[in-house]
Amino acid sequence: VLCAALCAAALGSGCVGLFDESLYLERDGGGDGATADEPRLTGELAEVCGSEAPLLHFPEGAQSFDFDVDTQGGSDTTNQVIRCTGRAQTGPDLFLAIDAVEGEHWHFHVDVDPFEGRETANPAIYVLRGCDERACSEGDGLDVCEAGSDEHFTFIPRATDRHTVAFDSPTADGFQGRVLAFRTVCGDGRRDHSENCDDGNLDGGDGCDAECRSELSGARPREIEVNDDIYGANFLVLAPGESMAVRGSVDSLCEVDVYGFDVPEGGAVSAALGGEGGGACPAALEGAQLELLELTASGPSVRVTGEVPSGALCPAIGADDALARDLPAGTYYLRVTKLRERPDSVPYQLDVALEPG
Ligand SMILES: [Ca+2]
Ligand SMILES: [Ca+2]
Ligand SMILES: [Ca+2]
Ligand SMILES: [Ca+2]
Repeated sequence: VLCAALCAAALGSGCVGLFDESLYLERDGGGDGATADEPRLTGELAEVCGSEAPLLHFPEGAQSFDFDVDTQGGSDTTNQVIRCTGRAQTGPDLFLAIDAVEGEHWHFHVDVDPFEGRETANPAIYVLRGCDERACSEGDGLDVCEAGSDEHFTFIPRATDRHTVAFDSPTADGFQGRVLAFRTVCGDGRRDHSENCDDGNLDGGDGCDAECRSELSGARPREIEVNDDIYGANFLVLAPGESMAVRGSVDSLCEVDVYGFDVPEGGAVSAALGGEGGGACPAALEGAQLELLELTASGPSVRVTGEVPSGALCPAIGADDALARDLPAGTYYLRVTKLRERPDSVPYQLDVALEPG
């Protein structure tokens, strides 16, 4: 709503092109080089979750397919998904099915830019196993961005099964968008949408790790986009007792930067967001969020939400926070989010320190 008002009042067509497609590489959904078995939808998107939902058919080797979705004027059949998207989705919804294999990397991007009404378009995406919406848990859905922004959702199936994918919205208007659907393969040498890197192997320590995350090392590395969720994060090569100052920027409406790192048993993490070069937090970063996430059995989950110290503008997470210390060994993630409008790219420095157990 904020964007809609701002766009109308001040920016005019300035909200067009918020999604920079040049950040991503080619997709293969176009249909050239016709083969017998191409990715396709087996029918119209369904108005209810269930057997009527068409299958998004991905033959062996296919990695992407694009199609339009228009929920406007439809009915609301599924809305109790607060546990997976963060809010009720009371808008009209449409469904498709995927035959998902445990551990696969699926990604759905809803692009609202090319369509009329994009200023109010507020897509949400979630995945149901069976059609029990109340079973939707954290990691099964996403509605991070406000009206006028695309959504990017990565889903790693926890079981091999037919799953239903829903396109929904938190308001009654519905939306029109183009869905870019991907089933990517890390290590095939082809960097697809939602992969932060792909150097053709599954080795770590060579700049691109086994999960296609760029490895950042040194005292002051620079972020590598696209790093918008934990599956396409930048990975910080950080040993216990070390610290690192990551140089990044939040560049467009609803951009997210995610940094992963390994924590030893009993370790502690502290992190602070600040201005470029370690300076004071610039006013343009006011309202930015800093969170510590962990990957649980049901997907990514926020463990600590950074707080803004009194007299400061940017949030920090202290190693004295009970939930940021005595950590079980594993990979954790820091997420920097700035969801509200800003005129230009805003540079920041994220200071991260890892203490041994
Ligand atoms: Ca709904
Ligand atoms: Ca790949
Ligand atoms: Ca960034
Ligand atoms: Ca980013």
